[in-house]
Amino acid sequence: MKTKFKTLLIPLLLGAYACVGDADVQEKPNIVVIYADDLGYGDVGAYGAHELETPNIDGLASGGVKFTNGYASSATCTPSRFALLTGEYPWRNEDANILPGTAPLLIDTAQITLPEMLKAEGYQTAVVGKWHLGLGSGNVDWNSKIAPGPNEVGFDYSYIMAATQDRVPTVYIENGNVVRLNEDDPIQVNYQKNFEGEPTGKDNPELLKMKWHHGHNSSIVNGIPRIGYMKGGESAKWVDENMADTFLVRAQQYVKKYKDEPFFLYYAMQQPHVPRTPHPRFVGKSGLGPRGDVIVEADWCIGQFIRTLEEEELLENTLIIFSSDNGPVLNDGYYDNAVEKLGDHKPWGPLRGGKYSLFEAGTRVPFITYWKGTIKPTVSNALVSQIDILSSLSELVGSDLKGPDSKNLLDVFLGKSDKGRDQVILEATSRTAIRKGGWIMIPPYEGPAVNELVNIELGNSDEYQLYNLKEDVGQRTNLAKEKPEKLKEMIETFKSIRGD
Ligand code: NG6
Ligand code: CA
Repeated sequence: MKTKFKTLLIPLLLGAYACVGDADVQEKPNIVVIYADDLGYGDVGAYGAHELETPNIDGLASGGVKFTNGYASSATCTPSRFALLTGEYPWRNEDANILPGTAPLLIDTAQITLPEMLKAEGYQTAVVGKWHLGLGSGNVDWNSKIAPGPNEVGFDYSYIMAATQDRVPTVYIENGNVVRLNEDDPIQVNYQKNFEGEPTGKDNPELLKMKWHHGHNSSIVNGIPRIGYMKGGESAKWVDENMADTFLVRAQQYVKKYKDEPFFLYYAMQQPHVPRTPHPRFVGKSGLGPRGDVIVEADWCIGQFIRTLEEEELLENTLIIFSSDNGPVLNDGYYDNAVEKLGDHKPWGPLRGGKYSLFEAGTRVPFITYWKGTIKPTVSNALVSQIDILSSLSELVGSDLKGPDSKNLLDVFLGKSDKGRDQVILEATSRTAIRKGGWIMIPPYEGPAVNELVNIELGNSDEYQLYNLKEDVGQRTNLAKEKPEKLKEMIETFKSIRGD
C-alpha cells in the first residue's frame, strides 16, 4: 500500500518541483564535513592501512573521490580549523596557534565563514564536536552564557568541547551554555596556576588511571591528567569513554531534525587525539592499543551516521567531505601503548614526518568527497587543500562569498576535473613551505630536526630542502643543490604568495 502511494505521488511531487524551482532541489544539497583529529594518511584502509580496518571510511573512498594529494592547511589543529572555516591561510593570523582552553575566539566575527556563507543561502548550520578556535573575548565566565563562539560566526547550533580532549574545561557547551552545570558548583579555569587544594597529575600519581609522559600533568579529570587547571563543575564533566557516542547522537539528532531543510553539519570528531579513551565496546578491537581502538570507534561512528542519512533518505542529497585536521602522532603526551603496540601499522603511510612536521605527513591527510548518485567514484591526484572547501561550496550553492585564500575547485571536488591547485602553502607551528606541482620546497628553519618527545622529524634544516614528490614521496633526497633553477622558481613563488 505504502509503495503504491509513493510511486504515484513522487513523480507528481517531482513534477511540481521541476516547475517551481528544479535548481533549488539540485543546488542545495545538504553538506556534512566529517573531520577527524590527528588521523594520518596511512591510518585508513583506503589509503593503504593493512593492520587496521576502517570499512566505513573506505566505503566513502570507494564510492566517492579519494584524493591522494589532499592537504590540511597546517600540521596542528587550531590553524587547520581556522583555515577550513574562513578560507584564509592560518599563517596570515599570528594568533592561529594551538590554543589553550581559555583563549578568546580566534575568528573575527566580521570575517566570512563557511557556515555564514551557507546560512546566507538558506542553510541550517551546526557544529558538533571539537571546536578549539577559542571562546569569548578574554576571561570567559564559564558559568554564564559564553560568547562570542561558534554561534556568533555562523553556526545556528553548536554542541562542542571548547578546546581538546586533553585540555580543561572538560565539559560540553551547547549554544554557549555548559551542559548539566550546577550553579552551586561553578567552574573555574586557569592555565597558569592551580586552585588551592586541588590534586594534579604531577603531585598525585596515585589518582591516575592514565599516566602522563610529557605535559598533561595539571588537573585530573576522570583519572586522566590534563593541560590546565579546573575547579568545580563536577556534574558537567564529560565521561571520556562516552564522548564518541555523545557527539554521534547529537549529529544524528541534528540531521533528523533538519532533514526537510538544507543543512550544513560540521561533525568534528575527537579521535584519535589524546587522551585515547575508546568506549569499552571498542577496547582491544584493533589489536593496536587505544590509538587503533579509537580509530575503529571513529569509523564505526561514521558508519552509524551514514546509516542515519540513509534511513532518513538523505544520502543522495548530501555531499559528505571527510578529512583530518593534521597528521598522525603516536606518543602525544600519555603512556598509552601507541608506540609499543604499533606493530607493522604505519599511520603516516609512505610519507615522512607526522603531526607538527613540515614534511608531508604533517599536512597530507585522507581527503574524500562522497555524494551518492552524483559523484562518480574515482581516485584523484589533483592538488587540493581544505582551505578550498569554502569557495568551492560557495560555487555549489550559488553564493558570491569566497574565502581570501580559498580557490573554487568545485569540479575537482565533484570528481569532474583533475585540475586542482597549482600550488599551496603548508604550515607547521608558524613555519611554512610550498608545494607547487609535484615539488615541495622547505626553507631553512632553526630549531631541532626532531621533536624528541613525540619522536617526529619536524622538517627543520639550516639548508633549503627541495623534493620531487612524484619520484620521492618519502622525501629522502634533497635536490636543492642539484636543481638550482627549480629551487629558485619555488622560492620566488613562495615569496610572492607570502608577501615577504
Ligand atoms: C600540544 C600537546 C599535545 C596536543 C597538542 C594539540 C603537550 C606537551 N602537548 O601542546 O598533547 O594536545 O598540543 O593538538 O602539552 S591539536 O591536534 O589540537 O593541535
Ligand atoms: Ca589535531
